[in-house]
Amino acid sequence: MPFEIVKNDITRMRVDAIVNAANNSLLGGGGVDGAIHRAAGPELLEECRALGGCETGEAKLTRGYRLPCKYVIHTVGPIWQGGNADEPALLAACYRNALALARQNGCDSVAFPLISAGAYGYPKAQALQVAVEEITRFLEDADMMVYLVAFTRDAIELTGSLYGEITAYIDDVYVQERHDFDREARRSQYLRDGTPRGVPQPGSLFRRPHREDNARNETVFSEANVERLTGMQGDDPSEAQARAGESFAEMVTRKLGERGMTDEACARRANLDRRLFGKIRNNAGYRPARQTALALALALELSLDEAKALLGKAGFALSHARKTDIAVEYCLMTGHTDVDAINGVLFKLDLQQLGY
Ligand code: AR6
Repeated sequence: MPFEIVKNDITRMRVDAIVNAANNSLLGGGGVDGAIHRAAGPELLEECRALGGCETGEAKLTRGYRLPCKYVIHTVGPIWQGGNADEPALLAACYRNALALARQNGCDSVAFPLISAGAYGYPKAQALQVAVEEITRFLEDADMMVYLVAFTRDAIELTGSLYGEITAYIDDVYVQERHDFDREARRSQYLRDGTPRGVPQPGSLFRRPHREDNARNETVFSEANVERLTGMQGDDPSEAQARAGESFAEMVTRKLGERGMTDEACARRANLDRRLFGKIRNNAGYRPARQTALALALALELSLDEAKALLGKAGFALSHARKTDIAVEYCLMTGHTDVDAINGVLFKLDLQQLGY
């Protein structure tokens, strides 16, 4: 089941349960704890008083009172002491115990803050790594929507070089396209009426780019050129023909078989609801959303050409006018297939994440 990093105030999340980064007393405090108590009202503190505190790494559940969620799950993260006081294991236990409690109470959706990453001083990038590891492990066999809520984009710090690599590639490809776009528009206007661009023309302000201008950036993948894209025009033309006529769902099913990947494993890798695979298996004409198709291309570890062919079958093309597409193109070219990590980068860039 899916996982999403969202920018929000956790007290506004309309989910079954939100998680509170509390302290051992469970009697309120600053940060997210203070915000949750303020929004829930005094009844929350009353119920907390009866709980007798909470050990670090453990979790306890109360009602949500005036919050838009049914429950608050209170957990206590470790105070960062340099990393040698069992902090990673204790932080992992917070996520594990809170998720177990959410499952026991029938929750379909739960929202976490980045536990310990505020007043308790846990380095943000490492706190995120523990959170993602535990959440994704839990989601391997659970049907729940899990949100990690960050107050600001800066609250999310990523490890590794993927963010830098993707932003550099976006800068290269996207800027160049924009530049060409502009130059071409100038040229065509000059050719059309001899007016140099830069002098606003009546009615020209805020005019949307012409549809064809956008389409220009898309490569069209008709079934006729799927063969070329998949490089399958070689030995067995009948097989290549059969594959060119294959639907999106049929190609996904074939690739799952070739990879020896179960539906469940693919769902987790693609950050998709497992139930979606029922639709893919039972409906050859299944049409995915764009973010679903992109996530599947990555999860199935397709080559760039295979991915383009798959997307073409759903009526999509990778476009250099879309930053998410450019990010996915980079990942396909370089073999980065970790959708959760890619989604971290997309979150930082304020772009729509993959899967769901
Ligand atoms: N929504 C989402 N995230 C938030 C919100 C909010 N409303 N408010 C803060 N954050 P912290 P901790 C983020 O300090 O480090 C309390 O006093 C914040 O930016 O709330 O586990 C308790 O009583 C940070 O990324 O929790 C404890 O004494 C993350 O939530 C102590 O703080 C956690 O920051 C717990 O410290």
